[in-house]
Amino acid sequence: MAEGILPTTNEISVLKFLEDGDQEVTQNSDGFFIRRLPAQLLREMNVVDTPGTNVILDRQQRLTEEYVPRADLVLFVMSADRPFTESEVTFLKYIRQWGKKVIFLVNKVSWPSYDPQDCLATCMTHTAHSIFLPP
Ligand SMILES: Nc1nc2c(ncn2[C@@H]2O[C@H](COP(=O)(O)OP(=O)(O)OP(=O)(O)O)[C@@H](O)[C@H]2O)c(=O)[nH]1
Ligand SMILES: [Mg+2]
Repeated sequence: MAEGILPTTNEISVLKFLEDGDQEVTQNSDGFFIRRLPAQLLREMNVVDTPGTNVILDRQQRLTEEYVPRADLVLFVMSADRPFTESEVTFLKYIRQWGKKVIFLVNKVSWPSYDPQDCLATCMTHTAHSIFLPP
């Protein structure tokens, strides 16, 4: 998948299993990219990559929101140096309304600005609870 410092993912990509070959990419009638890969995991499930929530463009925000009701499980990737931005919290509350299960993934722990002494895991768990299990 393409990656970059600026918002990179503009479209939804559905990763599916490919029996033979390296990779195949097609686009369906919804405009989603269907990327077929020979990864065993994809025999069991489809993995869907959506645009981020920190995007300015309304269209990308809408694409991601519209996909939520179709997801069985949401993998929510957040940056260790800036977890739970305002737009992320807003989006998580939206996911909660749909009653979806969420797994939080934290990346960029290798970045110099991230201090491993921070209470990251504890603080994140606390914040996640306050969003999903309000008193
Ligand atoms: N050091 C470090 N850099 C990372 C890590 N994960 C992502 N990056 C970098 O962070 C930038 C953003 O990564 P992307 O994969 O484009 O992030 P994304 O969440 O898909 O972002 P959008 O597609 O724009 O929504 C890229 O320059 C990556 O190389 C990590 O764990 N460590
Ligand atoms: Mg991306």
